[in-house]
Amino acid sequence: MDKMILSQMEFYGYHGVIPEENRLGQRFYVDIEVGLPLSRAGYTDDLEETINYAELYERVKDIVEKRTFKLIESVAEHVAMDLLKHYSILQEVMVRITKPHPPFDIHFQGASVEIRRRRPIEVFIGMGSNIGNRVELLHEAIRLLSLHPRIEIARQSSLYETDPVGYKEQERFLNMAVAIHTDLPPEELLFELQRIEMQLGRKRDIRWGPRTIDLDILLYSRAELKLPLLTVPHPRLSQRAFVLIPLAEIADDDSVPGIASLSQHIEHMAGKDGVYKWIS
Ligand code: GSY
Repeated sequence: MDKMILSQMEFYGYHGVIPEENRLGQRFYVDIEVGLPLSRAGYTDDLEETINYAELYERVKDIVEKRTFKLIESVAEHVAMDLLKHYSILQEVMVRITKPHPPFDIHFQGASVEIRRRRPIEVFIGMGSNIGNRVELLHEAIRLLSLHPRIEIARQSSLYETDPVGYKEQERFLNMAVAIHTDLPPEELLFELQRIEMQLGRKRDIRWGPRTIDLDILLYSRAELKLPLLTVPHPRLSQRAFVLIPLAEIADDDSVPGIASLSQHIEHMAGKDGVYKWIS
């Protein structure tokens, strides 16, 4: 990702947990790196194709100098949030806030925090359960996901009861799909899903065997990823009616890379007969 960097901006702000800091103020240094595509601006030499860094500077200055926070963490978070919200071209932001002279009788080069934030993107999660109280387990998985500070539940499909695929000697599954908004990188999201699976009693015994809960990343925006622990879109997505039918309820028709129209693809799928809308 291309970057624009503003280094060692010097501001006078009123942030701190000690009342004198809020009253008297002190110097702050701010560094930011914003990730955005810069090639169009590079080819066209047109300011409209990028961000005006003087304007960027003024936005950061406004937050650091006109607002008051106790923590430099909060200053950083508000700067990052403001920039991502204001500039739709920005994909990610790094903000470093340094307080060079904290009011303590100790000698060091100052205290800093550095945060990185990305624009939340839409991710689709496939869910399935065929052991225990399946409805409760699916709802509990969604509740646990929603508790994560960097995950927001955007939409949920209906529940579907589905014939088992792969290993057939097991109970029917309940399947559904959920759209979330998150800025978690794919592998961190995978880790969170595995944590929730474990919390809900998932054991990895038989491959394709029964499970209390299964949480899969189906789509990570429109990205095609081949990471050591994760392939997205999910490798068997196009063959699994129990995944695609719930997904089609909450995703755009052209949201799966490699499938021009989800509805037409499902129309021609063999396995769609084993997927029944669940009426509780
Ligand atoms: O990949 C998810 C686990 N799983 C399922 C499932 O969720 N539903 C159906 N119908 N069959 C399945 N086979 C496996 S493995």
